[in-house]
Amino acid sequence: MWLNKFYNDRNKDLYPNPGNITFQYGTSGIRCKSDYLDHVVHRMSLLVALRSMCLKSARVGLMITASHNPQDDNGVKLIDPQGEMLESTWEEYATELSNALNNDNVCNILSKIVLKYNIDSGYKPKVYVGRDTRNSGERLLKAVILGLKIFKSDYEDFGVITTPMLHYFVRCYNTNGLYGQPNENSYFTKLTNSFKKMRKMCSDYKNYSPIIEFDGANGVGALKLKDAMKYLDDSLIINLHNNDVMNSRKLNLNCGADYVKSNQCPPTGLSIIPNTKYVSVDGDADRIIYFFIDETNTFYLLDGDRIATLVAGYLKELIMASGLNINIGLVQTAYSNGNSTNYISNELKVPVACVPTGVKYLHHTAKDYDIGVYFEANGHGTLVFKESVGILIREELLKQKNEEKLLVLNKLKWIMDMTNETVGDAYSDMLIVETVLCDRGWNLKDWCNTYKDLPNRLTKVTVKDRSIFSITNAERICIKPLGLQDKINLAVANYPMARSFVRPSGTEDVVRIYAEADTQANADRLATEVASIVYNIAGGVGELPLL
Ligand code: 16G
Ligand code: MG
Repeated sequence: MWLNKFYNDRNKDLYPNPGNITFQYGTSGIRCKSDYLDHVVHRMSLLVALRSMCLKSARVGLMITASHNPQDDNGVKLIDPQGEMLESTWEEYATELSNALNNDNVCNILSKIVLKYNIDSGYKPKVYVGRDTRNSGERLLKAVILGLKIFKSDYEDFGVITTPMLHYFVRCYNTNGLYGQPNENSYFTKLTNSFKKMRKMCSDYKNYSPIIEFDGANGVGALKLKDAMKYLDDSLIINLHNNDVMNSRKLNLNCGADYVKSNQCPPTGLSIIPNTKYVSVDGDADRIIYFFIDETNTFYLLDGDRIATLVAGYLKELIMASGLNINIGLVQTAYSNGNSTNYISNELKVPVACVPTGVKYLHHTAKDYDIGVYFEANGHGTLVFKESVGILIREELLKQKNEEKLLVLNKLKWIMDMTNETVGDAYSDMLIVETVLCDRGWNLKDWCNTYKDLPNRLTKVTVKDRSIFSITNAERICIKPLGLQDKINLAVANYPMARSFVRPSGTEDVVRIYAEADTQANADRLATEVASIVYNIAGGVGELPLL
């Protein structure tokens, strides 16, 4: 078969599998200590090339990143032609290839794929590549490029960029420029220009302030924000912190969106002043969260749930004012705060769906709506617009004579144009949030006052084998180990307004426990109880977490 022709060019296994780790292409690709990844990324470049050929030379992407993980980790994520996550059937090949013991096995797996999809050797693979600021990125990139060359791929290396930028570029290429051009200038121009246009319409800022203290997690988000600032002019005043990308030891260290969300406290590396607006992004800039402290030094987090409610409420008003027949829906996961869900259903009256953790599930369900808003509580999310919505708004803009309606339609169009619809994007999300806050004349306190979060606690337990867990109903019910859910239900029944669920992590060797209740003390107690239930029933290892 034609595959052999390519393989004959190679006389030895350039990147052998040391065989000491089992890999899994999980919710966000493959991640682990960077030292073990050379053969993995090399093989992923072979797979992504086949993926492109299978899709008749559609452009696909390969991103080298481990997001918010420590700096000595790294990882790889593959991107499908519309800028979305790799299709799940191909995730299995990615897992198989990473674990293949030797080159013969790799060839067999690749041959199997070629035969299954009847992949024609006439299609030239087209691949975009990017990486975050990690030191190991450059070494891993070499392994990727060697793999791409084996299949004589047409590839472009974008160097150090954010994950969402690479997703965007892939989509741009495959839509022949309709979505934008696959370069940084087009990306910043498209997103930022719509932001600036909308900002010009805002005459009275009221409580809103355009000043942002930005925590860049010492990663690529900080680096790219510097570029973005050239496009923003003075429409936002951004003070950049945690932007030391030269010292890679500092990446995500006690800073960034994941640190702030998980620890529910401000990051280090910047002074925290009451009633000031702070933004944190993660190590590859696909997540964003806001926070502030008040006069009494109380910490307030405005996470993905808050962003989703802010944006969905605003868009719903615009849709109603436009008079257009457009439906809007919101997608969350079980980690979303119970009161955010109540607020969405009861106050905003926007339909809300709950899906399993992982952006691909949220993204997929969001596409059921004309306008889908999806966010994980951790700050990863975006908006997706059906193509017909864009067409409808543009047509209406041409017909409409009424000034007020024209403005509403333009606002919808501008929001659409400042969105990176392919995946969660910290920069795009920040522009959208700032737009809504400005139009509403709100500071973070006003935003926070829309509803009150239920006190909650996230904890984790290490067990002998987390694969014994089986969960259902968007991860809210645990069916295995048997009897575990009944015990959780009994514990939950002892606390007012309580909810708790457990699920095996897709990225760490732990079982995660989430609990919420009427008070922080009760949420903490419930989390501790459920942790000990898991520990006892599912073979806990090491210390039982005590809060
Ligand atoms: C990955 C997912 C993120 C999810 C997290 C859960 C993507 C791009 N990223 O980072 O959405 O929240 O995993 O981690 O899908 P866990 O399984 O360890 O709880
Ligand atoms: Mg990330």
